Formats: sequence, structure tokens, C-alpha cells
Amino acid sequence: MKTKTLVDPFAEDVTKGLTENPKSLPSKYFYDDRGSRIFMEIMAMPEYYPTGCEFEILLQQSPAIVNKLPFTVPFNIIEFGSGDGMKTKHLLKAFTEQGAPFTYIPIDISQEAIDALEANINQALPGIDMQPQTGDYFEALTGIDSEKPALFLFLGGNIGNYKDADAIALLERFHAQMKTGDMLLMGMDLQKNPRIIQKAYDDPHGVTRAFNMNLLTRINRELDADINLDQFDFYCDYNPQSGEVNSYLVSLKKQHVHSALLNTTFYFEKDELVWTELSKKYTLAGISALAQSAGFAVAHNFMDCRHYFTDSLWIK
Ligand code: AVI
Repeated sequence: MKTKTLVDPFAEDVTKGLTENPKSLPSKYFYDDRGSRIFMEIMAMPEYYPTGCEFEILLQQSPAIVNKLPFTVPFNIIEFGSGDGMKTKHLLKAFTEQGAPFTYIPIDISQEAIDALEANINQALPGIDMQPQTGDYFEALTGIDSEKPALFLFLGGNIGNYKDADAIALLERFHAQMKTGDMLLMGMDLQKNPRIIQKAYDDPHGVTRAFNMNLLTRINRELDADINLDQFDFYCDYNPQSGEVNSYLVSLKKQHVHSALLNTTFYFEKDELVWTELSKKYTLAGISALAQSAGFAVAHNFMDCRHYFTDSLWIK
């Protein structure tokens, strides 16, 4: 039988998450190739409003965002988790039209995403000064000209997937990389009618369900496990008082599953939950408080017409 020492972070995190009480699996593991494709399907669903809202903000308000920036000398636009750049191109177009002297530095863990981004941006804005980086956000920053003022971008609402303490820790790391006067544009989902939020995550097409179940498929494939997907369900719940969507996998019976690669058996009670994701929704007051606790001040909130989502501009 194949066995594996615990040097692989996925193996370590799965082992920890499925032996702890309560059980959990980190949502960052949703995004293998299949998971990334399912996430694209989520973003295309009418019920999943955040993507369309942020698209509207950047399409319609990029000139206003550009006007809020104080930079007069050449500056960097550094984007964390840029993906394929389809939204950001509207912002870059507004900068280009104003003759702003910038270098665009997109950073993404996925080479596939960076390749798509380069093709998209080169086609939409030929001649743009672009220095794409693949890999870890903070490692990628070490090679960048840090003398220039910078606008940092963290779009898409990704901050909502971090627990409060982890969000502050991440924002503090951004803060430590920034100079006084540098700015950060943060995509953040806002609290709204709870039914709208519930439907975006507990979608009627079963796409978010497939996104969560794919974690079990990934464990089967990468850790040589024998999980029967029919014995698990997906459940998610928006709590309008806390502003949190929490997602879970639910064991439908008392069962155990075995990973041959880890040489480990994991035990589940009937109806036991495995927490898979937090997706936090903010109030404007909560956004100010979060900014402040990481050392920033909110300069402006750029919201879509329904006030569902904000691209919140912060200054160090
Ligand atoms: C990537 N992130 C901002 C998404 C969200 O809305 O929390 C991930 C997601 N999970 C379920 N649907 C979408």
C-alpha cells in the first residue's frame, strides 16, 4: 500500500480538519482545476449577484475611482488574485484614458489564469506596461520596484472568505507592504435582504453544491480515499445577524472513510457537519472598523446601483 508522509499541505490540512471536533476543510482547497471551472459557473449564475455588481461598479465608476487617487508620478497597480483580468480591464482602461503613468502587476497563484489575463489585457489595451507574476502574493512582491506609489487591488469579495482574525492578519500583511499614501481597493459584499444572499449560495441549480462536493472528490483523488459522495449532503445558511454565510458538508450516516495514501481512517457520526466555507457580508460601519483595525482609513465606497456590493477604497 502507498503511504505518504505529511509534507503536503493539503494532506496535513485534511487530516487536521477531519480529526478535529468540529470538523472543517479549508475553502482554499475548492480551487483545483475542476473547482475553478465550477466557480466560473457560479459566477455566471443569475442568483450569484456579486460578480455582476462588481462588474457594474468597475464598468461605470472606474473614472471616478481614478479621480480619487492622488498619484501624479508613475505608480504601480498591484492586484492580488487577479484571475483572468476581465473586470480589472475597465479600471485599467480608465487609467489609460486619463494618461496615468502606471505599471500593472497582476499576481495569481494560477499560471492558467495569468496566461488568460495577459491575452485579455493585451487584446483590450495593447501597449500597456504589464509585469504579471505567478505564485504567492508576498513572495511575488519581493521582486517589485517598491519606491513607486501603489494602488493595491483585492477584488471579488475574497476577503469575506477569511475569519475576522485571519482577515485582519492578511490586511496587516498588505499594510506592512504599503507606504504611507498607498491605496487599497477592496471588493466587499454587503448585507442585504437575507433571501437574496441565501439564494446566491444555496442555489437552485446545485452548482454551489457541486463546488462543495468537489472537495470530497479531490480528497478521493489526491489522498487515495474511498469517500462515497452519495453519503454526504451540502448545507448552507446565511445568518443576517452575524452577516455570515456558513457552508457545510453533512455526513448522511455514521460511517468511516479511509485514505490509503495517508494510511488513516476518518470517522463521521450521522448528521455530523464538516464546515467548508465562511462568506462574510459587511455593513459600511463594519468595513470602516475592519479598515481601522488593520491601520487603514476608508476614502470612499464605490457601490453598484442596488448597493449590494462595494469596491471600498482605503488609504494607508
Ligand atoms: C471567492 N469567494 C468570494 C466566493 C464567495 O462568494 O464567498 C466563493 C463562493 N462560495 C460559494 N459561492 C461562491
